[in-house]
Amino acid sequence: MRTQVGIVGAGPAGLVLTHLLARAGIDSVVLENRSRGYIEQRVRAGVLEQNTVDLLRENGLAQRLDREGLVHHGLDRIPLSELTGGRAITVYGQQEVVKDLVKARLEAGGEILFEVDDVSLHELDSERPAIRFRHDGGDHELRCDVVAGCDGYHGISRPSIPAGVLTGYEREYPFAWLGILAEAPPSSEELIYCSSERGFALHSMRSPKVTRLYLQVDPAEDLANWPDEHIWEELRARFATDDGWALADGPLLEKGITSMRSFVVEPMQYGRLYLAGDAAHIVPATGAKGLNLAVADVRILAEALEVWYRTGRSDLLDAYSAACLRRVWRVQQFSWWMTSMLHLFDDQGGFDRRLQLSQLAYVCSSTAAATSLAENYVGLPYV
Ligand code: FAS
Ligand code: PHB
Repeated sequence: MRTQVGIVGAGPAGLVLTHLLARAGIDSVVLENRSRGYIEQRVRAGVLEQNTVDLLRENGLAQRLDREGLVHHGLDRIPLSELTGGRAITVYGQQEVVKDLVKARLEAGGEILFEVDDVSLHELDSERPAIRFRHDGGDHELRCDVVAGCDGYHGISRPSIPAGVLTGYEREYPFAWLGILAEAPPSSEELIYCSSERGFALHSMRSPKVTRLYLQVDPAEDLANWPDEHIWEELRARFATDDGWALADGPLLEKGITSMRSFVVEPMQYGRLYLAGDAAHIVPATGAKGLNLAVADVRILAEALEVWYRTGRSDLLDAYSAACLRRVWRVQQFSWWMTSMLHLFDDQGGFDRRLQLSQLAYVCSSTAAATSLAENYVGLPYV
């Protein structure tokens, strides 16, 4: 098989990239090791930045998003749009974005191979790298000009880069998130980030009938210790207020535990392999940035490839890693800051806790501080 750009992974990064390339008249093939059904029901992100929504809309991929997405102009107590010249976030499930992108790509005649196995990358430092894989019981080789590693943190692309080329930067957090999807009407118009003496909690949603909630738990926590009613008890305890506000509950549709990590590799490129999204960086979900950062990476990569194919100039491709990392570190700092301000740390004493509470009170009362949070949360404009 032969194509121009071989893309490993049909997550937000790989799917947005194949669309942007097609619009520029560049061929690509997406290789995904899961089934279409699996990736279209996998519950993950839920918050889209203004940039991400604008990019999807500009590329004709936002019809259902515009119909069903929930536009939020504020976070509980932070007037996002007022502080950012009208920019907003949109609550729309990642699996809905994936569904829309897969449907649009296949309807346009694009090639996405699902349930591929044993994917391996070869000759990445040559002009004709190859991706070998098994599909439909047969061995295949895809020759391409460039490989885009969009296969997430646990993918094969990053580990395919020889030792010593990459430098990794990492921060593990002493907690995880227990997340639930519940058939319950959201209890608030907007997202609520809650820092309680029992730990962090987050009230989010997916639709007027479905709520998404998260609890800070021990990283080694076993889901079996959290029967549904116990989860609701703990959520009610953390969100408890004295103004009569109550958390609506309902049957759980899904529950899972997600680790909290900050991770970046530099550079995000080796030879003709370009890493994008979670394959190159992970942010703790507190800043709601992972999906949005993946889209920001492939926007830069698509533009660089378009210029390369059209003019032969490789300067944008050579600058790909540096261009992405400027935004990656800004988002890393914001996500670490939100995580540090809102979670309880085992080793923190009274002094640290009062610093957190002072920081929280400050961002909720100072226009300057709230504006800084708001502009990072809705997404700093693309440069
Ligand atoms: P992905 O992991 O989404 O996609 C990689 C794809 O590659 C997958 O489909 C995988 O099956 C495939 N793959 C892996 N190995 C392969 C191989 N060897 N061969 C072929 N295919 C392979 N981000 C936000 O912005 N907002 C949020 O609210 C938010 N909440 C989150 C909540 C949770 C519970 C989790 C886990 C993450 C959350 N994130 C959030 C982050 C998340 O959305 C990721 O950043 C996003 O999925 C990154 O997209 P990709 O880089 O495309 O990677
Ligand atoms: C979600 O809706 O899944 C969500 C929202 C905000 C976050 C993380 C996850 O920070």
